[in-house]
Amino acid sequence: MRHQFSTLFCFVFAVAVSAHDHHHQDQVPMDYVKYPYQAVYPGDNEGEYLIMVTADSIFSGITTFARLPWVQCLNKDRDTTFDIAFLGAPFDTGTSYRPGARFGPAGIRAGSRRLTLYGGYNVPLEVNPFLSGLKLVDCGDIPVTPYDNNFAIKQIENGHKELLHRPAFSPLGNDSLTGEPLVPISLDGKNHPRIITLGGDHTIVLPLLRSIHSAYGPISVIHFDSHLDTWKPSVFGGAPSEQAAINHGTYFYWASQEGLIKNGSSIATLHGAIRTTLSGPADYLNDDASGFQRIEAREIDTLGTDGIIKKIRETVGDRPVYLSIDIDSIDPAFAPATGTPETGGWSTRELRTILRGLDGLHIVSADIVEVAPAYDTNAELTTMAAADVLYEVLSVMAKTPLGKVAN
Ligand SMILES: [Mn+2]
Repeated sequence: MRHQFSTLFCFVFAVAVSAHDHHHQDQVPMDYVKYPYQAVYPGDNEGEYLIMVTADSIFSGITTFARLPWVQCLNKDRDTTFDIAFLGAPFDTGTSYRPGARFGPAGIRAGSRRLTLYGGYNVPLEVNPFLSGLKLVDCGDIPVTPYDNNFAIKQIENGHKELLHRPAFSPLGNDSLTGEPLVPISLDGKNHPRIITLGGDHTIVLPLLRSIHSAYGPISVIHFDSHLDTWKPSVFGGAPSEQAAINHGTYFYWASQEGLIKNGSSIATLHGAIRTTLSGPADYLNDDASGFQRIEAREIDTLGTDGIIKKIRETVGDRPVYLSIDIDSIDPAFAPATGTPETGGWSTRELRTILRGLDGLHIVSADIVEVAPAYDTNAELTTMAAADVLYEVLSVMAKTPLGKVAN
């Protein structure tokens, strides 16, 4: 009887609490066992308050990117819409040196835990991507087989496409200057959501670009990497079989061959942070033929970050652009846990500054690849760098809708 009484007591108590209007003045939230615990941030103006995830949930619970809600986008939550989704592609059977990027998505999520610890406001970009009104979710990982590359590459394309062709959660809204309604910049005229893919080795960008092509047609690409990744299969890997010809050093060659990326008269595609040795100068001619311009890593000493940003913006213009970031663009001093490290790279600070310089560009989707956590330090240097780099990408995306004013 005593047990029953206490149950009844709790019930009445709970009703009383839920009927109570929630305000930050509450001394102790009566529903403190609710998970995850959310606190109230007073905001900048009188009477304003914002719900924030607090420090005590940063290191507890199931890990998603930046503590975003996990949505099972590819199975039971197929009807769920969103504006920006994080999506893992745990594939690493296209690597030439160190394997291990299949653990990249899990590692990057772990490295992202602290992103909302102080609220997530991006000071230089003057935006809080987590409170910008967009619906952000973590869609988990695409199921990827480790036994058959051909099959895995199709899985990645289909998984990405499935999300890309879902309608965006939020309408495009109006142009901030003219107030005129925005129309989509996609080729199919639809308002697509954006996907930030967590790799995976760089091979995944071939199926990702196949998916992007289905909505945007041939796309401009900004590619940060120490390597070209446009090598001919006969040069990179020797192409002993059709399958071996598609790997993390050749996928851009194939993307160019398939017409997935912009090429020809209007050069609109470029690499940044290049510093690899070559099989010979012909590699650069081959890279030219794939449509890329190059910014060498060492140019940061002469141009600075401002000069590099200028070069990127002049190349891409206001075209829709896909952004692919190989973590090896960052120097191994800052990001050692990667498949093919190259010394002489940019610092994490320099890459973050350059990414913020993309503010205003129409980045239709993005990825970060080649994070192989097994080679990281115990301090999670690389996964933290990867997560923080994506925070800049997310902030830039949150500021610029994928729309234009109709002519
Ligand atoms: Mn690469």
